[in-house]
Amino acid sequence: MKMTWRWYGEGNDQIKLSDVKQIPGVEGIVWALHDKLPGEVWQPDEIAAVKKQLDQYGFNMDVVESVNVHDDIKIGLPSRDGYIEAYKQTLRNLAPFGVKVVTYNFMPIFDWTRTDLFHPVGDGSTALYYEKEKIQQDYKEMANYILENLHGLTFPGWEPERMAKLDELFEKYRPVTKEKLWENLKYFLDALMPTCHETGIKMAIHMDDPPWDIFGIPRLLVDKDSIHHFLKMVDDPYNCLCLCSGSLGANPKNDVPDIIRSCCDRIAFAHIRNVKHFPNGDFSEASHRDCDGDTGILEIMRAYHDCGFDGYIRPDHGRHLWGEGPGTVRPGYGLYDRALGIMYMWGCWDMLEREAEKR
Ligand SMILES: [Mn+2]
Repeated sequence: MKMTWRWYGEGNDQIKLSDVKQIPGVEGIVWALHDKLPGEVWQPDEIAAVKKQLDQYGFNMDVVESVNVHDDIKIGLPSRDGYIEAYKQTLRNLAPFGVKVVTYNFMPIFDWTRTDLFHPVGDGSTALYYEKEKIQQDYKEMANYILENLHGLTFPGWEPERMAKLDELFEKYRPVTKEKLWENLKYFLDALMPTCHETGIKMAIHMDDPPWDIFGIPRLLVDKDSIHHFLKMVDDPYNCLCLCSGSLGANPKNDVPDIIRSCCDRIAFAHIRNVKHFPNGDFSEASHRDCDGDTGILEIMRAYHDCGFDGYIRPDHGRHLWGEGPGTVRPGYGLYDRALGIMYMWGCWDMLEREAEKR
């Protein structure tokens, strides 16, 4: 496995690359041009500027997360063809810089959804939290609740300007049934695959988070069956997964290690995250240590090892520790807990390697 670290870019992330360099075994930075709007072409000079920053520390830029997909593609409007052409051009511009994997998601309207970004874990740290009661029928009530709990931070997908247009967005997505959304995803990928072969870039779709429909909006990649439907729908080695253990793990019925074993050859990128469930349907993000949550981190690492996984991997969200909090940290993306997560992953992996050598 190739260890990576998500970083939001110079001036856009409180964490310094010189600090990331001190975490054992990190080879690459998972990056993006965060000021680009969906549909805009990423230009070579902009990509080169990031490469220059990463080169100073010897990090590769093999994985991009994300090149966002324009709403018109998800809705299936006639204007989608122009946005797909722009997406292809971005792939062509990324390839000469060594990019191998592009992550994206196909979630309508809301990106990952939580109700509190700094929820006390009980040991003095805080973590992202999902309160089921708050995500019911009225999306406006929920949006207001979330905006009040952002602690003055902006959060991708939850920008106040975007929230103001929620009614408009819901209206646009009204004709998009789950079947239609699958069709639109297939249309997008069928169009991209030749460019993926030409550039050597794998497309890696992120799981939907949480893995169930919210506010009547369909969600596609939620469990083993839907993942296999997706892989068969566009049966191409460049049509891959960004398998997020935390997103899938939010549903206790998902057996994440089993899912990994069933499709490991199509996992280009692995997100490792632990989730703790509560009986009322709430969940909290947890430390990577297996017993701190219910996702089964040990068996997940074993599944990847048994499959000979040599793709990219990263700790997903972490808790906020040791003075990290509103204003000093990007929710879920602090320095310390993700670094601890990496060491836990290496601990599992090194032990599995040692055991395999003995056999
Ligand atoms: Mn993830």
